[in-house]
Amino acid sequence: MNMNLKSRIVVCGFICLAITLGLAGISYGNLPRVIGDWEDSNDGWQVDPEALSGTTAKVVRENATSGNYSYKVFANPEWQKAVSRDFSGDANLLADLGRAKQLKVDVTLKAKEWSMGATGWAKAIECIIIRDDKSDWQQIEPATDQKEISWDGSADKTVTVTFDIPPQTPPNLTKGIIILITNYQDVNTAGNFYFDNVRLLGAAEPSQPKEAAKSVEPNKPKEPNKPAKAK
Ligand SMILES: [Ca+2]
Repeated sequence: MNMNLKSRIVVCGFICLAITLGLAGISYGNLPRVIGDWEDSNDGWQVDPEALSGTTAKVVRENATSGNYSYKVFANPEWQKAVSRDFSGDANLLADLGRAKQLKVDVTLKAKEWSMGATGWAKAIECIIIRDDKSDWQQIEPATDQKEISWDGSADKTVTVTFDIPPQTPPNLTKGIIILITNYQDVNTAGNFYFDNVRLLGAAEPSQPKEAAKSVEPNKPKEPNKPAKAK
């Protein structure tokens, strides 16, 4: 074979491989993906531009559920757009948002910061809002039971809250914003919300063991006088 032709074929081969790898990098998402860990950086999160005055957010080295840092957020009473992250223009993050099936967020509340009073109540989180090419306003309620989300302020609480994300169309998003919504009412003194380990997930995770046990054997009678199993 002509050496010139041979070297051209080799060069073409490399170019084709490079294009294929490049397309692979663009085409495939990277789930699960942590989009809020706040390890020495705000990870692109901010007080939502539409939040009421008095809303604050900062990275702190306390109450982390992943790494050492969390996002300490103070918001006004009642339903509030507190903090948000705008993905617009980030093709990789938009691809992940387009494919994500769930969003999970860890929230910690500290009893020493709050005084609930007689009728006050708080939730670890109220809901999330997704704004993207599909809709400017998708309010998504937690899939987690409200009993796990609500808080009476009597003891510190850390809870992982799950949101099921509806299919986002069109698949190639150009705009994407996630807003965390807080809610508390009638408290004497309000404290902070500590968010951490906000992550997008693909296929749903398996049920928790206790939920699986409930659904598999809902009416199983107790077995009286069963001898203790050897350990
Ligand atoms: Ca963290």
